[in-house]
Amino acid sequence: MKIYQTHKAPNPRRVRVFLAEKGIEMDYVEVDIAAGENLSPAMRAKNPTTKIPFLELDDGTCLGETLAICRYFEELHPENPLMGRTPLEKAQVEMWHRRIEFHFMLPIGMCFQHTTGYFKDRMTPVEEWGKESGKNAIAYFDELNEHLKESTYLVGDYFSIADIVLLCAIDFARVVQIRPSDEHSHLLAWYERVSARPSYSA
Ligand SMILES: N[C@@H](CCC(=O)N[C@@H](CS)C(=O)NCC(=O)O)C(=O)O
Repeated sequence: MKIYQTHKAPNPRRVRVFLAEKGIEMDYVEVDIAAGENLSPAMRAKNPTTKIPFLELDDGTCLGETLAICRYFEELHPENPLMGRTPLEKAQVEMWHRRIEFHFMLPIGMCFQHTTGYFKDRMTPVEEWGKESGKNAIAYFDELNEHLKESTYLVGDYFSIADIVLLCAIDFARVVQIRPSDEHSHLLAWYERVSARPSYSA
């Protein structure tokens, strides 16, 4: 099996960090999304949404969506669970994962796409929307900081896939000059903790 990815893009990194935490080795195929390689007919045949990452199994089955790929490996390798250990914890991980995706990662992605014009060959950037999205992402730092005042990780003292999505989104946010400020001391302390893990460099 192999994963099609672009090394510097944030969604494939979520999968790489997840697999590194689980100690799973993987083969990767590098796709140049800036050049539109993901849009080619050959790629579309494998992955109709054209978004990376996607997993190709040895029998040719292709699986897209970062979370679905992680779910597949969580089920195949349940040891060292990253998606929750109890019914409540599984629900809490999902709650935070969705919150981070909707309230932080997606706005960062919108800010990037609509203010930089990086994908202007395949979409129409709307700069005002990009700026507004960036403001919304920055505003969410306050909520995260408040939550992490009492919590080592997003779900208590349990490191999970929710921390991975936040870590990858915060690092990616630097491309649009968005980062937590000194007043977000609990968020910054959380960042120190998660970025010290060996999986950070995946
Ligand atoms: N919902 C998808 C989003 C994937 C996504 O947006 N990937 C970006 C790179 S991080 C991409 O493929 N961009 C290329 C394009 O839009 O043409 C997931 O979670 O995997």
